[in-house]
Amino acid sequence: MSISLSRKQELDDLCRKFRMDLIELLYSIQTGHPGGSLSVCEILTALYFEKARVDPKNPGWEHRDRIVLAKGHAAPMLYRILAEKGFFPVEEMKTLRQLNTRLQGHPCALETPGVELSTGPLGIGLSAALGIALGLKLSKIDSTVYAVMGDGELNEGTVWEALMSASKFKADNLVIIIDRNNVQLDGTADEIMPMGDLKAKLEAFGCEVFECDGHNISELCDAIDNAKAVKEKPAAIIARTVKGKGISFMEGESAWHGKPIGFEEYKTAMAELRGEE
Ligand SMILES: Cc1ncc(C[n+]2csc(CCOP(=O)(O)OP(=O)(O)O)c2C)c(N)n1
Ligand SMILES: [Mg+2]
Repeated sequence: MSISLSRKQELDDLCRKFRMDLIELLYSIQTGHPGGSLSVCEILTALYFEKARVDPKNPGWEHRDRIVLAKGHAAPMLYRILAEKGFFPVEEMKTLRQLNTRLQGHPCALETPGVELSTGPLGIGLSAALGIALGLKLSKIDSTVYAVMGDGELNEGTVWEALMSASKFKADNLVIIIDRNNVQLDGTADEIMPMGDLKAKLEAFGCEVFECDGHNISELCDAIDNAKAVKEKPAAIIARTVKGKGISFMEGESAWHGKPIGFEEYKTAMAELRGEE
C-alpha cells in the first residue's frame, strides 16, 4: 500500500534534517563523502523508516531484513540514519572518522551496530548480499536482502557475475537498489564507463527491473513493494537520483564526491537546506 501524504511529509522532513546534520558534520571534520551520501538519503530512509524489518534493540535478530550498503563510501548517511533509528546515540556521530571510533570512513560490520556488511571496495556488496539471501532461503527465513549500489559500482565485473548467479539460483528474496545518479568519483558515469541501456542489461542478466524517482519516498516505497512481490528471480530498482542532491553547487558534480567543505560553501549549503536561498 502506498504511504500517506502525511507520512511522506514526515519522511521528507527527516531527510532534510539528515542532510543538514551531514553537512554540519562533514564541515566540522573536514573529510568524508558528501555527494553519494546526499544521493542515497531517500533510498536509505525509505528502507529503514518504512519498508525494512529491523530492530535496533536486537541488531542481530534472525528475522531482520538485511540492508547491505554496497556503496560503502556513503557511510555518513547510513550512520546518521542508523543513529536516528536508535542503533547508537546520535551524539556518537561526532566521532565519525576519528581515531578509535566505531564510525569508520567505510562501514564496519564487526564494530557498528546495524551495519550488515563491511564495505568500501566497490563490487563486493552484491555477491555477499546474494550469499546472505541464499543462506536465508536454506534456513527458511523469510527476510529480504536489500543491496544498495552505486551506478559507477556497476562497472565492476563481479556485479555481473553475482547477477548471473542470483538469476540462476532464483534469488527472489534479493532486492537490488541502484542509486542511479550518473556520476562517479571523477567524472560522469558515461565518461568513465557507459552502461548503455541499464534496464535492458539488468533484464538480460535475469532481473525484473523497476524504475523510480530516487528522491521521492512514495515512489521508492511503491517500487520496493513491487520488487518484493517478484517471484523466482531477483528484482532491481533503478532509482534515478542526483549526486549531491539538495545543495545546488554540489548537484551533479563529481568534484563533490569527497572533498572538504569550505566555510563559505558550508554557509551557502546550510542556507539552501533551510530553504533560505
Ligand atoms: C574496487 C574499488 N575501486 C575504486 C574505488 C574508489 N571509489 C570510491 S567511490 C568511487 C565512485 C563510485 O561511484 P558510484 O558507484 O556511482 O557511487 P556514488 O555516485 O553513488 O557516490 C570510486 C571509484 C573503490 N572504493 N573500490
Ligand atoms: Mg554514481
